[in-house]
Order: sequence, then structure tokens, then C-alpha cells
Amino acid sequence: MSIRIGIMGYGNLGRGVEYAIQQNPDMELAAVFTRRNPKDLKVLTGTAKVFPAEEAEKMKDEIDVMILCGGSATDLPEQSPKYAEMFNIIDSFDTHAGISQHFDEVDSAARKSGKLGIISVGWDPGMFSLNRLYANAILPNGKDDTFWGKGVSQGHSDAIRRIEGVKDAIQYTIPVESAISAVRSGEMPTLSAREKHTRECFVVAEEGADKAKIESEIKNMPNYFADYDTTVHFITEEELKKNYSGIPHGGFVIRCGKTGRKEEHTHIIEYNLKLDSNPEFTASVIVAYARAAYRLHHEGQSGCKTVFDIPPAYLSPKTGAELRKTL
Ligand code: API
Repeated sequence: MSIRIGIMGYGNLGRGVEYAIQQNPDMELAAVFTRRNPKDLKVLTGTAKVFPAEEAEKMKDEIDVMILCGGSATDLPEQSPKYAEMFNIIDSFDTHAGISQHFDEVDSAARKSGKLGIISVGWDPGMFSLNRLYANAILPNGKDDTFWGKGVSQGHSDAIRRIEGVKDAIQYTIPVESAISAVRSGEMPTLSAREKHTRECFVVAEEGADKAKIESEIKNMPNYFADYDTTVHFITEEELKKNYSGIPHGGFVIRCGKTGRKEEHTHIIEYNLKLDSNPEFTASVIVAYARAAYRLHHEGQSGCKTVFDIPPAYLSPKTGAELRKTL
């Protein structure tokens, strides 16, 4: 029997999850839940049912893992604990500073219900976090750095869209080339957030909105923009559609470490991503973790987990024997 997946929220990420499920024969999309009118939503999977979000609970026994595709700014803090009371869940909560509190809230809900939740799944947080962990464990005497972009951060774009008076927005994260070179040289420079990236925002304001207020709210937003040099451009809806329709991203995690009697040997570990579609890649990571959530719950585990807690073999559709033979 295949793993029955539910999607809560059918935007870029939700659609990406549907594409990813289609590439994994051990999974099927059972249902999509939306805040829009279900009649207005066309999903690709003919057999999947579409329901209003409020009716999720009635599908409790027909969904093995519910994938929450909302944003971290306002959706997930409320949705993840709520749905962990009914389902095994996966989310991509990406406010790094809020992860500990989010973990506790999902953990207490999931322990009560006996369900399992994996939070903050994607590439950063997610695959990048795992690579930082591996590299730190392997090279304890060293330093790691993460660079993003140039590309579109879904988290930052979503955070801007939540500001009053903003109709639509897109945010590009731009790495500072001189900082990248310094890090790759193995010199282990000390760099602040501001020295490593700049942020560029393209914003469509509602008619009559106070643009100066929007700009200052963006630039001073804690966790997202306050620690960076941020530029804000106001553009029209047409310009946004025409010039900024793609959602590419990427970046890399690098750790430079020393070993040897006099620590005379330098080692550099680098994990690099170049993504045509940030949401589709994030969705692909999420779907692999949905498989792990299903298996762990089957083994009787419950509560909240992160990518750090998941044995790698659980992500793969292959058996242990196949993995030993092939990878
Ligand atoms: C940035 C990164 C992007 C991480 C990827 C993902 C997203 O500033 O561009 O929101 O797209 N933090 N969390």
C-alpha cells in the first residue's frame, strides 16, 4: 500500500509537493486542503480530493502524512501544532531563531496525539543544517560559513507579502563575492551577516498604500532584514510578472578545518546547490522526509523531530540491502 499524503495549502510549495509525489511510486496524493474555494482549484492528480482547510479533520484516517505548505511568518506557528493533534506532519518552518519554540509546541501536540512531526524540512533549514552538522562533527577544529543565492528566498518574499499595503513581493538574496573568495581561500575570516549578503526586494504596493512605511517595515524586520543592507524597489504588478517570474535559488555550506600534529593540514568540505526552482526543490526534500515520518510512526515513534533526528536510510525508498549494494 502506498503512503497517502495530504497537502495543506496549494501555492508554489504545495504544487511542488504534488510534482514530487508523482516521481515517487511508493506515495500517492490523497487530498489537498485549501483556504480558497475548492471549486477554484485545479490539481493535477485526478484521484486527489480537494477540501476546504477547515474540513481536514474528517480525513484523519485517510492520510498518513500531512504536508503543511504555508509560510513561516504567520501560518505554520499556528498550523503545525494544530494539525499535529490529528496527523503526522511535515513543515518547512524556516525562521531559524524561532525553531526551538516551534519544536516545543509541535512536540507537545504530537506527544498528546501519538503522532509524529518533522519540522523545518527543506534545504536551509534542512539539507544545509545536516551538512553543517556532518562537517562540524568531522572537523571539530574549524569554521563554517553558509552562502545563499543569488536567488529568491521564499521565506523573505512571504514575510514581505504579510506587510499591510503589500500586494505582492519578491526578495533576492545576493552573496558578496569578496566574502565568498575569502572563505574559499581557507583563511577562515570572521564575517558578519551584513558582510556576507545583501537583500534586494521588489514590491508591488496596494493602491494608496504608504510606501515609506512599507519600506521601513521591511528594512527593520527582525530575523529577516534588520541584520542586512536591504534595498527596496516599488514596481508595478506587470513588471513583477514580466521580469521576476522565476524562483531560482541555491548556495553552499562550506567548512574549513585543520588536522595533524601541528594542525598543519587544511580540509575543506563544500555542499553546493544550484536550483532552477526553490519551491520544487524544497518540496522534493519534504517528500523524502514524509517517507521517513511514515516509517518512524509505524515503528511506534511520536513527538517532534528535525532532520538531525532522522536516520538517512529512512529517506530512501530502497531497502537496507539495496542501499548497501548500490550506494
Ligand atoms: C535566503 C535563505 C534561503 C533559504 C531557503 C528557504 C527559503 O536568505 O535566501 O525561504 O526560500 N535563507 N528557507
